This record gives sequence, structure tokens and C-alpha cells, in this order.
Amino acid sequence: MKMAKQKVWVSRPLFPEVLARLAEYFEVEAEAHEGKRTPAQLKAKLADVDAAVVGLSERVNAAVLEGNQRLKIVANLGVGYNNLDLDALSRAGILASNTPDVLNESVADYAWALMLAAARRMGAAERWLRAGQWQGSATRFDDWLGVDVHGKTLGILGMGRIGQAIARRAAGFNMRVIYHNRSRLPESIEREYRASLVDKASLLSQADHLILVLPYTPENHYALGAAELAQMKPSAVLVNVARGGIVDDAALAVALREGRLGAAALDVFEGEPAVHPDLLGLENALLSPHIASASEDTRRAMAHLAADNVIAALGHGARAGQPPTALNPAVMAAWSSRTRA
Ligand code: 8YV
Repeated sequence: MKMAKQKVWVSRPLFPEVLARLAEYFEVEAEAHEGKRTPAQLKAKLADVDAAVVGLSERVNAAVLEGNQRLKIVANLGVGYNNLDLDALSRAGILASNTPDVLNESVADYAWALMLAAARRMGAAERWLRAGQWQGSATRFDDWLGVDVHGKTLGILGMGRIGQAIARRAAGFNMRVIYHNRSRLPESIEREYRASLVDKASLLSQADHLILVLPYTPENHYALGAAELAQMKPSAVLVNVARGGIVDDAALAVALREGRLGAAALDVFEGEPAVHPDLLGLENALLSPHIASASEDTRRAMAHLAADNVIAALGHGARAGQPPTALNPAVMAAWSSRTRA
């Protein structure tokens, strides 16, 4: 008798070649649209499959896993996984995976693009030009003045793999790099990046440009709130490519409007896709729709890595039983003795 194929649910449109790889082993149900589902809809989807490939808008928690007897792996399309309740997944014996490393360089490129663009007022200048306001003569010699990036002090809050990729780029701009992190980098790496560890207060007060790359955790909620923003230089540029909720967007809007901060460039927002309305009207806020990892190569690599995890976790391919970027691999030890195995 032929065994029924294991089933994979993919919560959003994915590259056809990645879906084809999954289809070599599984029955694949792939959503044609990026959609927001209620917890009840998500619960129903997850109840019916062996694996799920999800994105940041799927919040996989104890409630949606309740009673689930079938699911073995949730593969997240992102390195950050604050949309997953890892404890609840582990308690349910379900593996989780994310997509680290493959996106480091693209996110670092984008953080730099945001920093440069905000420092040199590119968003506002382009809006002004497109609005037909460049009339009659050259732009005024003393107008559109931004702040330099080269030769300045770059602050990095969160010095993981992406933070380090950002720091590495600073050498070409002859910048001094300071960072704040839970742990200190090895001295050899500090030397290579010309980076020094400082306390958070020094980071805030000394950085000409501050890039946030820390993971979202309850402790990091509003790591940049009104009090922290008040410690920054009035000319400073703040860049957030980490997660919404790490910056208090309302407090940021006030600081930007009152000229207590030079500019901000934000790729992530608390409650996205909603953006705090006070930010939308500010010329010194550069806003983008959570696309720091969205280069052609990197999004493909992320999707393939998610598929690698699913294929291996469900016992197929060259790495059967060894998903490459599992977050809670210990759960697999119990699989053979469980009904879900
Ligand atoms: C998103 C990200 O995953 O990796 C992360 O943590 O935030 C991004 O790469 C991507 O935007 C897809 O939603």
C-alpha cells in the first residue's frame, strides 16, 4: 500500500523552485497571497499538516498549537523569531527553525543605505524634486545640507552577526565604531572592525549615527524610548532594521519634530504594517516597508534554507534528521517514541 505523502503548508507566496523542491517529497499547499489570518484560522491550518513554512505575521503560540497532534516543524522565513513561542513549540514537541546568516550581508547593506540616505536627506530631496519644486536655477548652495557619514562615530546596538557585518563596512568610511552588546567581541575582531564596547549611555551620547540590530525580546521593548532618545546628539541619525517595538515610535516622532534628533530611518515598526501616523508627515523620517533582507539572492537563500529545514526534519534528503538551523533540536530526540513521529 502506498503511504500518504506528508503535507507542508506554506503561508505565503514563495519562489517556484523552492516549492518544487518541497513537492519532490511532500504534498504542498502554498498560499497565493500574503494574508493575515485569525488565530483560529492559523490553528486550523497547522492542525492539518506535518510542516509549516511561516513568516513574521504568523504568531505561533500555545493557543494555536493546542491539541495539535500532527505538526513536526515550523520553519520561519526570517532570522528573528519573536513571532514564535519557542517554549510552547518545545513543550508540544515541535521543531522550529529560522534563517540565520544567509541574510547578514544584505541586511547590513540596507542598514548602510538607510543611514546614508537619512543622513543626506535623500527621501525628502527626491519627494521635493518629483513634486516639481526644482525650478529656475540650481538648488540653493546653503540648502539641503545633511550630515556626513565618513569620519564620524558609528554606534551599533546589538553586535551579533548582522551588527558585525555593518561594522565591517565602516572601515571604508573611516569611521570610529562603538557598540553595546550583552557580550564583548573577541579582541581580534574588535581590532579588525576598529570597534570598542561601551555602556549604553555612552553609545547613545557619542554616536553620530546609531544602528539598531538587536533581537526583539520583552527586555528590549522600547530599548530606545523617550529617555534614551533624549541622550542622543540632536544631529544624530537613528536607523532601525531590527524589530518594531524596540523603538518607541511615538516618542521618536516627537524628538524628530522638535529637532532633538537629526533624522531617523526605519524599516520596522511597532504594529506594522501600520506606521505611527506622526512619523508619516515628517520630512526627517525615512520609512521603508520591512525590506532589509529583500534582495533577490537573499530572499531565495532564506526560502531554500527554510525548505532545507523542513526536508531534513521530516527525514528526507542528504541531511535527513539534521535540519541545519533548528532552534530547539532537542525536541527531535523524543520523536521516535511519540505518536507524531
Ligand atoms: C523578514 C526579518 O523575515 O529575518 C528577519 O528577522 O525581519 C526579515 O528578513 C522578511 O522581511 C520576511 O518577512
